Amino acid sequence: MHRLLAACAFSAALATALPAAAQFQKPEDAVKYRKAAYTVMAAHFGRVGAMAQGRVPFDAGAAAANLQVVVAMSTLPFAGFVEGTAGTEKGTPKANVWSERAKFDAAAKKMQDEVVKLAAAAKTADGLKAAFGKAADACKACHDDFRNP
Ligand code: ASC
Repeated sequence: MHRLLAACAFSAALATALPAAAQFQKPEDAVKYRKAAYTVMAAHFGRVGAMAQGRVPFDAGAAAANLQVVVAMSTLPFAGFVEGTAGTEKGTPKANVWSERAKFDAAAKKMQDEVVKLAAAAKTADGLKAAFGKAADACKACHDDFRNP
């Protein structure tokens, strides 16, 4: 049993230490993975957006549950940006994700920070409304700079 636990711990440590590309068998797997994370994040962020815009009534429990998912998802897509997966079609990442990787990583960090702040602020309707725009702006800033329109 101890050996099994040790093996699991080793595998987990190895997975986090591996370079992004090595976490995926093929580049297409990385693309699929990052898109899946964004899809789930957008679905739950959108539900909070509906509250921010007054399209659905504020519900602190629902906001917290949705934002817990958003916060968890917010860390995931970036390992999926492996070299050689830039595109030119609408919605695909531009090559500057890799040529300006530090700027891209900073934009990702900004989004992650803003969704954590949003989760903390969303205990009240006013708090949610005040913080939602900053989180949405952080999403949009990265799209504007790094995603093909
Ligand atoms: C969303 C969503 C995004 C962001 C962005 C904010 O609801 O799916 O990608 O907000 O549109 O400007």
